[in-house]
Amino acid sequence: MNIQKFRIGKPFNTEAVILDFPIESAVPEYIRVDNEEGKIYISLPLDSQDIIYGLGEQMGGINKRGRKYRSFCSDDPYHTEEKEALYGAHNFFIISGKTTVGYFIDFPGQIHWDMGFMEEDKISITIDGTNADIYVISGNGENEIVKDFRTIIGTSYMPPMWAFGYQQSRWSYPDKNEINRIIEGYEKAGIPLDTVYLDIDYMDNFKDFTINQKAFPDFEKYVAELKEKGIRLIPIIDAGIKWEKGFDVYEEGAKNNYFCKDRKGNDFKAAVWPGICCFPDYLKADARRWFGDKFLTLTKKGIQGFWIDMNEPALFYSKEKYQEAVDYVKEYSGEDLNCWEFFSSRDKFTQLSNNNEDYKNMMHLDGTVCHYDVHNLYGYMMTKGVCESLPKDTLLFSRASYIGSHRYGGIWTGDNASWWSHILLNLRMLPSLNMCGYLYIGADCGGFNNNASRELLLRWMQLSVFTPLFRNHSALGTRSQEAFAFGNSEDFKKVIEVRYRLIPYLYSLVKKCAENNEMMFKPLGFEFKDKLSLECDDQLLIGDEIMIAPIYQQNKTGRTVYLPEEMTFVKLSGSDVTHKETLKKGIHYIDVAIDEVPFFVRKDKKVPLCNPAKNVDNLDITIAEYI
Ligand code: MIG
Repeated sequence: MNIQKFRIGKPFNTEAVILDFPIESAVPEYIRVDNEEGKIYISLPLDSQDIIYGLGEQMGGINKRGRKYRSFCSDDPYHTEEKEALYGAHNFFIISGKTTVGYFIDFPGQIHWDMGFMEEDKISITIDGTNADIYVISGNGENEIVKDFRTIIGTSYMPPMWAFGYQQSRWSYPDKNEINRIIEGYEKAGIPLDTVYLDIDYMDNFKDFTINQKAFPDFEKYVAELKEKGIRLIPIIDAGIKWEKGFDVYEEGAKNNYFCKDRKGNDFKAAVWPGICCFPDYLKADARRWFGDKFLTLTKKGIQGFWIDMNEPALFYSKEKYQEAVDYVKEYSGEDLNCWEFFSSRDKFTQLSNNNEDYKNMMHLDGTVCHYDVHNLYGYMMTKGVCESLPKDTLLFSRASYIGSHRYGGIWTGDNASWWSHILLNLRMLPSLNMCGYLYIGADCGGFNNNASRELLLRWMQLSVFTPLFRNHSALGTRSQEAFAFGNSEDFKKVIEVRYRLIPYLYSLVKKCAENNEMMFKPLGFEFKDKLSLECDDQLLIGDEIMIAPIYQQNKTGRTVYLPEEMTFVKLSGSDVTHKETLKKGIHYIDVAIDEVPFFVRKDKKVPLCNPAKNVDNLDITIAEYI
């Protein structure tokens, strides 16, 4: 491995890198520390041909060049094109060109990335702090650089095999009756199903580790009944704990100093779903252990998987800031406001959520570390704590993340929308997330916000069939999005069955990628260096065997595909192989019916398929045929 480590100041130990490295004696001249401003500036030249890969969970293309980004874990439910920060902070990128070099900035606070935006031929990075470790990885090409990086950040989390089954979620299925209705819907339609999700309404007033008794009279028995059918319930757990006298989880946390403090030394408080909450200090080992062990109350009831949410952390408002806003508008009560007065009054309220002043008032490690400076570690350390308490082989994935959390769980990519452009966004994020160690990944299939059409959901599934996490999830108030909810469910059955046929292949591939620090999804440019491969932004390689080119546009029955080498074009539908044809290197137009899953098998490769089943517990992973 050819890795240099540069240290500036006294960085906070993020535990992202698990190997020890000698620190270089001098920092290169492209790194400039400005102690007065409290910032580090990094400036790197870009050749006209250079491609930038990486940055994990971000908007934009596979090539990250020509845009600005920000590392600051953000609860942003509208992933529109201009957004610069989503839920993860993944500070690793590769400049690929005449020379190819990887960079990892290990810094837990905010970073601004200008990747050739203001100036086309320059990367300008601004780190909001003066303490950071910077790793420069000079391997032989992108694959080797990723492998070296993945080696130093440690082995990726691997979920149980049933987590590769098809999963159904919604905000919310609030009680047993509704869950039974969903399962029956799938059974009647003969569509496979492995899990059903419990969103926040299964709890008692959104209080973590409680269960609404009316909605689930005998939870443990119900969990067992479903397990009998091969179906697992996956509850959500949120980051904050309701501030409520007498609520045992709150009382224990308060008594033992497990919560983050404010600047005055009281427990820091802000509102999320349960109302005013306290926030476990996941940066403290004892608080982490305590919170993680709470999950055992649910695993003891038979629960085998969790998704953890709101851990950026998302804050709706703090009482202090809310009061400020009220006082501010009171001044104008009864007045004729000019437009600026109106906008500023309005903004006082719209800016209450996830406000930096609140993050700056939140303190970790007994008041010694300001949350704002280590913001990106919160979801990561929560994931770590939970994983370390859970029995092996528990499914776990988080919304917020920082490099390092890939060792403890997977991630989903948060609140996307039922927009066609988000199928493509989903595809483009996959390789960047793999680069940063995340293997168990997926987007809300069909889109979270807004209403999905039948066509959109089916086309989206034709991509999600290949993502390790294949979960249909949608928001409160949106139309029903289950595979049986659109009339004629035969098409859905056929597409989802293909997923089950691929499970032995997908599971083995993810396991192999975890063991060897490799990527499951690769940009074409990682393997082929011709111009069309390097610029390809809507196709991916999977392992060494497959290339995918899903349809992501409305009213299309086909698309153009570029083949960088000879491949076999395959379409599967249910148990059938509906098409198999060898295609030459070059550009082709392919037709894909709404009930087919298209992919390409690479030259001299074979993909194993088993027979479909109603869920993974009933899956016979014996190979039925090779395609
Ligand atoms: O503020 O629990 O991303 O998947 O359904 C919204 C309700 C809170 C955000 C998650 C989403 C989940 C929703 N949560």
